[in-house]
Amino acid sequence: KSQKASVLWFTGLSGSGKSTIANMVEKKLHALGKHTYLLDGDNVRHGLNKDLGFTDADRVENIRRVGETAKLFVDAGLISLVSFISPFRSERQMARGLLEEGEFIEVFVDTPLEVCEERDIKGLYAKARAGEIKNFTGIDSAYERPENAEIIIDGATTSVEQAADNIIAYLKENRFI
Ligand code: GGZ
Repeated sequence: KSQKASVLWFTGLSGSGKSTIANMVEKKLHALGKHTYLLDGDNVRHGLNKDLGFTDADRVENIRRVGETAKLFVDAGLISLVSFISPFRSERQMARGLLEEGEFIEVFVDTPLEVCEERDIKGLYAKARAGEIKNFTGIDSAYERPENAEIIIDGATTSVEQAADNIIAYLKENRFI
């Protein structure tokens, strides 16, 4: 099985579709016989990072630990997929800096706030607007848009299938798979 270890680092707002796309990419990589690991809120925020919330300082620490963990998976030879809002440029940059040149592939799932809020799959935006959730990204906590993402997905107009295919094509073109 030939693959070059790397990190696909998904960033975007809550409800942007990043985890859905990351899951589809992982499925396609498995179908190609590649070894992967997906880190997201479901398997990290309930375990390793269960001591952390959503203040700026806690998000910084969340992403620092996730970056270090992704590095371990790269050392193990896996293609790791990382799906967190990761709202701050400085921490995304820090995570990039832990890896060798080219190993860090930033995937910006660029879905406008209006669209995420309209979808409101988990009802969290409504709660944030009502003041029931504080420090909600896009409402009363910042999201710093990536300026140099390797891959940009227009989350409002691109299907999950098409987005995943674009990412697989990138990996092939750049000889990761
Ligand atoms: C943003 C929050 C918040 C606040 C709970 N702000 O749509 P979701 O539910 O599944 O994704 C969101 C997830 C964000 O966690 P991350 O670890 O990705 O964030 S960060 O990278 O900024 O550390 C949302 C839920 O947690 N959630 N409260 N205040 N999202």
